Amino acid sequence: MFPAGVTIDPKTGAVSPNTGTYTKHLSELRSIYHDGAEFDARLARQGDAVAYTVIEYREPGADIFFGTTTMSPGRIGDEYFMTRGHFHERPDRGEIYYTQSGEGVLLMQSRQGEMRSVEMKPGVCAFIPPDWAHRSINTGEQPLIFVWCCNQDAGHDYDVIVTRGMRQIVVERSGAVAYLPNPKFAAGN
Ligand code: M6P
Ligand code: ZN
Repeated sequence: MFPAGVTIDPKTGAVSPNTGTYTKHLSELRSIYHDGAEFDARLARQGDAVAYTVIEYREPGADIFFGTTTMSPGRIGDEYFMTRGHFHERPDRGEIYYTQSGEGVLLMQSRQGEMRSVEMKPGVCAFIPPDWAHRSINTGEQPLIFVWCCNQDAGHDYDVIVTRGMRQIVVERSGAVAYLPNPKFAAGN
């Protein structure tokens, strides 16, 4: 294994060289939004769209890896575009998100259900503690682009968030960002 300098374009999220990329379309994300009727209406009206793209740089056998996420701006009804959100499989693995361009919110939820958020804007590097679920939300009108870095063995656990949702939703109210209780949040273990 050898050191490397990897170029990251803060305006496009391009990572060069990179070792993998994937794209999530809106049509794959229906269950995460609180208003299913608005979701269906938007897709019928405007068609499918890229919600976000993830590009990674990974050295097999290394402890950490990093990459970018580039999130499109937009809303489903009043709810801003967002990532699926996840806990890490390993409860002792955190992450950082360093915003490159755009503006948004990093919404986090502890195992005990406590909520916190950190503003995402250029210059802010967010610390995600181990065992806090995290979801990024593009509240601006431009792409939200950030660099993330975590342990390769952290793993993604999507089940809890997909099944129960997060406790809060982030919506637009009179031109401002508002945090509301999630009407779809299912209490339980
Ligand atoms: C960030 C990182 C990635 C994650 C991506 C998309 O870039 O945390 O590990 O995969 O966001 O988020 P999600 O996996 O929740 O859809
Ligand atoms: Zn993560």
